Amino acid sequence: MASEELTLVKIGGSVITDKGKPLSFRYENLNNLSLALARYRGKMVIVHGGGSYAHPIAKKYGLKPEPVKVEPKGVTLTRLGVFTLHNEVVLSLLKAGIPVYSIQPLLILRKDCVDAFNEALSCNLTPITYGDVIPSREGCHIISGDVLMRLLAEHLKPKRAVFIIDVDGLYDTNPKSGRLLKEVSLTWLPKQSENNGFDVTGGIVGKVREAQKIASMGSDVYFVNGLYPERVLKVLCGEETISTTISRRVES
Ligand code: ATP
Ligand code: IP8
Repeated sequence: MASEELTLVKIGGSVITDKGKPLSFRYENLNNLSLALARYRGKMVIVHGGGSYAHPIAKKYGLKPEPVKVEPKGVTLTRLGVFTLHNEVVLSLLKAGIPVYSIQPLLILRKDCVDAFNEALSCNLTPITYGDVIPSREGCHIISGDVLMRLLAEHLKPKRAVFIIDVDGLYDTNPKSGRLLKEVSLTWLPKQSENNGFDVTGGIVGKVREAQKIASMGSDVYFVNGLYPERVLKVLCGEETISTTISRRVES
């Protein structure tokens, strides 16, 4: 059964960085979004993506969502990018009034450690985690923030899962020429989707697939534009706004 209070929020790298330009923050977007999240009174767990601080470096060193043998230095450098972005996100959220508690994604994969999220929540902290690189016997692999959202949803059974991206929601084809959809089904996928060239975790299609799995577990799932923080706050509060939801009823 879904937890009445808890909301999972994924802050997309497309909102807080410029994915067209390696290592570039979008501070104003980040700070405005932090202020909107701080106005939400319910319990939250936050995940953020890697944006231009992770994907270009991961791509350069051949890292993928599947385990691969890569030059170890590439793992360290990718994570350095992730941590640089993470620090800025933590500072911005803290300045806005959200006392976050950083949790390494590795703990989510170690089933006996995943309760750290509930424990942080019970101390009135807001747990935050991020897309990362994970070592395994078969090689290192990327775990995207979208996959972490799904793993956390399995464990925490949130009422709501909100994917914050830099466009108004999901479009039938693509945001430039397509039509914005208010609802999509559990099996819908965009007809044609563009990737910005260096996204190593599947871009919008990978995100939609994970979001559909979360919706099928019973959470309400939304895609909303983080460039309009007031819309994000409305989605968190369960109010009507421009967004896309994944419906368990709609066929398509
Ligand atoms: P990150 O993975 O770095 O955290 P993110 O979560 O913000 O990034 P992306 O993987 O960059 O998300 O996906 C969002 C991007 O997908 C948007 O910038 C948008 O232009 C693009 N996109 C492509 N096709 C579609 C579509 N059909 N509907 C919505 N967005 C789409
Ligand atoms: O941006 C990717 O996470 P995402 C993290 O949520 C890395 O897809 C290390 C590329």
